[in-house]
Amino acid sequence: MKDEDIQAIQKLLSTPKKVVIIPHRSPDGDAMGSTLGLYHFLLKQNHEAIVITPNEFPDFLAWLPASEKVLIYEKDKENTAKIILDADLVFTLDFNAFHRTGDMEQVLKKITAPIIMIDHHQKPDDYAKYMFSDTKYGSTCEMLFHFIADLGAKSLLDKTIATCIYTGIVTDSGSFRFPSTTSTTHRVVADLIDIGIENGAIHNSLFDDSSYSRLQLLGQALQNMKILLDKKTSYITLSQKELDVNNYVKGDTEGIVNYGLSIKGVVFAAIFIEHREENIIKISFRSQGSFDVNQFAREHFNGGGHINAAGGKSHLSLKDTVAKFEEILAKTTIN
Ligand SMILES: [Mn+2]
Repeated sequence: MKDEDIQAIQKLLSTPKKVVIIPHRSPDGDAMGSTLGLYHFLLKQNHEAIVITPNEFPDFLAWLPASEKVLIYEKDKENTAKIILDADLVFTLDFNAFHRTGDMEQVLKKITAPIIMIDHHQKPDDYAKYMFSDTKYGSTCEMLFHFIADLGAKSLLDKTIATCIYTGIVTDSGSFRFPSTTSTTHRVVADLIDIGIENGAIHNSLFDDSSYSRLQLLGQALQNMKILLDKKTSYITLSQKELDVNNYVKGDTEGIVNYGLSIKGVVFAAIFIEHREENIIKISFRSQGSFDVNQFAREHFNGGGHINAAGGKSHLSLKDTVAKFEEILAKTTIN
């Protein structure tokens, strides 16, 4: 972040403010970790902070400290909109375009208070007064750590804040295995461990707290997996019916797409999940190496993200979406 921006933000934060912190819709570990990490950081400085998510966050993140204090826009639009528009300062974390909040976009467009963006996705929109936007970081949580350090406030980091930050780093890096994981990432984590986080326990809360029905759903997903070895590609489908039979709750499909990449010879993996209520197929893409799934998602499936992890959507049926995917794949070179 630019020095003059840091100085301006230091000045803004030098007196107590009403601060609203917003992640993207369907927030993941990085979105929840960064917003709650910042929330605890601001409380320590006597600000009145509040996290407002566009819709519900997944159960597997409900153990995060103060997640019970999070307000959900979709559940109380009138009240949360009022709080947002009444804020002295707004942070948007882990996204860079208002439409990533869904409906909430209408409210965000009306904000007159200064907005601070911290985000690691490509092509940021131009809505923030202060921007810390850099795609070289593997997570917004890692950026939040540097942001706090740049503010000269590293001494305020405590176990609670560090736990939130670690959550985003570990989830967005696929437990430190994605290429965006740098030596700096590990240095940041070393600091977090020195602060006292229980990294093993966090890992367990995130990944080893599965319900039986989630594992059943995973089993179904793996059964459905198709391999196109000549295209070094695998994909998974899950229909609404399969979700229903396995008592799907939000968050249950998190990470399933990565199983496709674990197959020898596969460098491109996709998952197509039917959401009948919204009349939409939600898609996640993952890749290893140089195949750019951000570009692929932008070009063909109304989405985007990063080189090795992106999302998209389709309004066709599940069957037609998969047919479209296979057609595009036939014309795509994957190395
Ligand atoms: Mn992220």
